[in-house]
Amino acid sequence: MSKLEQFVRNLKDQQLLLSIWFENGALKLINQLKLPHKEEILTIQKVEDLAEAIRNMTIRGSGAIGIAGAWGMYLAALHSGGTREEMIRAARLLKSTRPTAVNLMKTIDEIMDCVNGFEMTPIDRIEAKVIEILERQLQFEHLLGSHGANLINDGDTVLTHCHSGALAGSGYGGRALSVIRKAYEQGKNIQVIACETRPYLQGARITAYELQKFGIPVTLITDNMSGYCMSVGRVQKVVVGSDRVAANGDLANKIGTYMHALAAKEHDIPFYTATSSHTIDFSIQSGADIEVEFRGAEEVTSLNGQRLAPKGVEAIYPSFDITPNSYLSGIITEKGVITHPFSQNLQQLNSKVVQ
Ligand code: RUB
Repeated sequence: MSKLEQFVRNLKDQQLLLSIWFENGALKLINQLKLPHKEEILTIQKVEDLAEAIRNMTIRGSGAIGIAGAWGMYLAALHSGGTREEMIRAARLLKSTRPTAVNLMKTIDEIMDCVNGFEMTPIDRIEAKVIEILERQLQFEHLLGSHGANLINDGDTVLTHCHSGALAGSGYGGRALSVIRKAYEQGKNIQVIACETRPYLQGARITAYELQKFGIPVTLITDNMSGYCMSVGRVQKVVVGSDRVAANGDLANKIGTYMHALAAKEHDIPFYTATSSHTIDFSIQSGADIEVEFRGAEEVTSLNGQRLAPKGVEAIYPSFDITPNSYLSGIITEKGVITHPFSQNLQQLNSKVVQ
């Protein structure tokens, strides 16, 4: 058994909810499009097929597609002997799948940094890098989860949007759900309100599924009910993930996040993003520089393949929105919770070593 397969076996022993792993010479993926009704495991042999799985949301969530990017580069090296030409081709292909989540770009760049200077990179060099990336992400989930859990009080109901959980990360609880899971494991009596997240319904299908598996009480609402729930005192904190955070703290997250942030501000409810330092993109100054992915408008005019709107009606589907930093109470990271002024404090975070 290779070092990598041994590593994956150890991960599986930790009772994690993995979205992607390596087994018997191929990648295994949970088909997130089929959850919660079917726990289907797909086998992927080629980097082209992995790229398509990222593009069509079979695997999704910013942390998970970052991990998938690293695995994709490993797959490319395995089949090509690690030739420079193939590594460059695979990096381009994988990066072209989805534009907003920065972890995908960063993990691929990390692998490229470790192959630079080699015409044919030894596979164990890439294997060691993939292990490093996976170990780091999992460690971050535990750390940021603990920092964030300190913000949650006994008796709180936490509203979350989309799915920022184990299957969107490295298997413990991703970002937002790591905070919730740690608070629950600390013995706090907490509840979660999960927004369904039209049009892909990640909240209804995957967040609710994971919370149920963890035994954490969850109530599902449609996205347009969050203002009501806040106005009647049913929400004490909002915690969401992030696909990319700009240097000034503006964040891109699933479409609808901004709307919850507006309502939370109106009702004086603390609004946090749980993320990691790897999701902070210091190359962009503000959210205006983040590319928002647009997906097929048929996702809005239809539901589960069934047409809702009259034929000929136009629709748009921006997959993410930008929440300005002024709506944020804090950015929860593996190094601690960052508060205003974000530009300054995020810069300081950059030089801080993980405790
Ligand atoms: C997923 C999404 C999640 C983020 C943040 O988008 O927006 O809320 O990934 O969660 P999609 P995390 O389903 O389109 O990939 O920070 O845990 O990744």
